[in-house]
Amino acid sequence: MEASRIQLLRGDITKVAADAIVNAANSSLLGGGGVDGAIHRAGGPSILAECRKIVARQGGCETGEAVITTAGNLLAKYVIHTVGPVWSGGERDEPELLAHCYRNSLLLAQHHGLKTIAFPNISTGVYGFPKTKAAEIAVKTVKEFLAHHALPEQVTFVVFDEENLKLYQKLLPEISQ
Ligand code: AR6
Repeated sequence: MEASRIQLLRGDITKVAADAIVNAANSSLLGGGGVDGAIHRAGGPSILAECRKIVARQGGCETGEAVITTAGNLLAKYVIHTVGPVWSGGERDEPELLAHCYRNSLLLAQHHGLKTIAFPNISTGVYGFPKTKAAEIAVKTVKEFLAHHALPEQVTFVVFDEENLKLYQKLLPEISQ
C-alpha cells in the first residue's frame, strides 16, 4: 500500500513538478551550495525573499525543522526547506535529526493539503552523512509516515548520484525494476 505511494527518480530536483520539493538548506535559510544553490538559482529571488521574512520572524531554522516558501519560477508550487544534521560520527543524534527532517517536511506538506512531495538525499552531500544509513532512515521514516497519513499521496525520492540510486533501488525493490 505505502510502496505504491513512493517513487524513485534520478535527476535534478529543480525540474520536478511536485506540489512541493524539499530543499536541503542550512539554518541561516539564506542559501548555499549543492541542491540549495540549485533551487535558489532555478527558482529566482522570490524564494530568498520569503526565506528572509521567515528569518526576521523566527531567526532561521533549526536542525531537523522545516519551513515552507513559494517555489518562485520552478514547476513545483512550494519549496519546503529543512536543515539536515552535519555528520559528526553519529553520537550527536544525527540519525534522529535526519528522521525529523523527513517527518517535519511531510507534516508541513500535509498541513498545506499537498498531494505530492519530492525529497533530495538530505545531508548526504556537504554535510557528510553516510549514504547507506541516510537512505535507510529516509525510506523507513517516509514509509512509517505514509502508513498513518493520507496526505501527501505521493512521495518521490530524487537521487542525483549513482551511489544513492543503487542504495534506494535496493531499499525499494518493490518499485525498482
Ligand atoms: N537535485 C537533486 N539532488 C541534488 C542536486 C539537484 N539539483 N544537487 C545536489 N544534489 P547537499 P547537504 C544532491 O550538499 O549535505 C548547502 O550548501 C547531492 O548529490 O546539497 O544536506 C546548504 O546550504 C546530495 O546527495 O546538501 C547547506 O549548507 C544531496 O543533494 C549544506 O549544503 C544533498 O547534498 C547542506 O548539506
